Amino acid sequence: MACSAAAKILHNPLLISSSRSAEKSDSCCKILGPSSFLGSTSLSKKLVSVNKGVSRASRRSANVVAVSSDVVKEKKLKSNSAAPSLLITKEEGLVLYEDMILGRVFEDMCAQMYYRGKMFGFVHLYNGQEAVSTGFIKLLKKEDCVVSTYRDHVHALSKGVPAREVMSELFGKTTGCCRGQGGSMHMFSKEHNVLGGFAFIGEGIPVATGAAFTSKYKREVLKEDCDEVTLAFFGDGTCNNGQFFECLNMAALWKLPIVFVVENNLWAIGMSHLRATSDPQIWKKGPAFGMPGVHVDGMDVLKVREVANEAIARARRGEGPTLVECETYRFRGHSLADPDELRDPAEKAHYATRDPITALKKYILENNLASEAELKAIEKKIDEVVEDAVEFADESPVPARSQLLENVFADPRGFGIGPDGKYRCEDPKFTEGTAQV
Ligand SMILES: Cc1ncc(C[n+]2csc(CCOP(=O)(O)OP(=O)(O)O)c2C)c(N)n1
Ligand SMILES: [Mg+2]
Repeated sequence: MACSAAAKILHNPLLISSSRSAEKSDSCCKILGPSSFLGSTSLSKKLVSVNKGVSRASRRSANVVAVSSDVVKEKKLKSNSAAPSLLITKEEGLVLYEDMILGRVFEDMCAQMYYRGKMFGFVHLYNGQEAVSTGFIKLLKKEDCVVSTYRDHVHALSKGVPAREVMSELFGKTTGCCRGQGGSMHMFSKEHNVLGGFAFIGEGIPVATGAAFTSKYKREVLKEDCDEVTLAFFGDGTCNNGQFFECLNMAALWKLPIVFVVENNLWAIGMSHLRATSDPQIWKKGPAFGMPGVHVDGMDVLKVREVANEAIARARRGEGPTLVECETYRFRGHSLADPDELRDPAEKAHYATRDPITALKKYILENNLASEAELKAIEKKIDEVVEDAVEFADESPVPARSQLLENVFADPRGFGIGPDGKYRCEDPKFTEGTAQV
């Protein structure tokens, strides 16, 4: 029967298509119902009409499936009702909690420092979206790569870049992870394989695809022992850009070890996802290119983690890319310069009740994984880490003016020839920043 594989997937929602089972089966995709979208009622209504015509199209391909993880937690807990097996150990729970608290406290401190004039340019905060960064990045090895957007501080922190280095970068100081040259939107750390925040939307996706290609090349051509995975994070608004489609195609074609992580916070600055996108279900674009597409509640770190675990493992096994759409919400304006007057207060209030940190705390306490006191101790520790980061950044030196010219051209002669007919880079005043140009 054509739908037998789909039925299996419904019972086993994390069974993302493996090529082996797919070859054998005449599977059809599981199409998410409107209830799969959790927050926006207008989105739910639109999806009812979208879904009416979708079942035939869903049989597009035999070797791709789209799955929902909404029932993961319930399923696991019911699996042994006498002694329900938990989704995480105590140690794992505390790691997740600490990382999410770090992200939140760090960003709140950024807001304070920005309004005190310690940071320059635009600063985009991540409050509300922590379950995505933590749920994915805490599963990575150090050698794995992360590519981010301009909303990148928390991705860098989750990947292990010290808070001191991120804060100093935001202050434009030499001790920052880019020696103060990048600022808020350009977190980069070679040591931690954070390959950059990118200010132009979609710009990071080809970089991530290239990193994944490198891993595959090392493994298959150079025969190196390499199973590294790259995570590409980007927003819903970015999914309407060409680079997204080009890279999905290449990644699927070459079976690259990459996970495309869409942080669908329903807004692109002041543009609603529903107004801008012909089909708001972004995960469906995965199967269109021949890779699994997954929708997950991005306000629930445990669900995100389950989906991330499978998608990362699939990439590591050499089975190719996955597109994961995490439905999430940002609790602040687009940037710290945005008065955030466009979004409906009722929508904001709805998502405030779904705070991912509160949800994890509840899970930990209800399942006796840790006590209130243990969680409080983590919060205290993180307050100290963030305070220390601010002091460190504040006391660090600003870069010399000559640093402005570094890392701009690979060959310094790229600065051209001055009025005296000599290369500008040969004029000492040029590197001191005092030359007339
Ligand atoms: C190529 C390009 N076009 C336009 C912009 C202006 N811009 C900055 S943020 C943004 C919205 C992006 O929204 P989304 O991808 O949903 O990410 P979010 O801010 O919600 O995290 C746009 C259009 C840009 N930075 N780069
Ligand atoms: Mg968005």
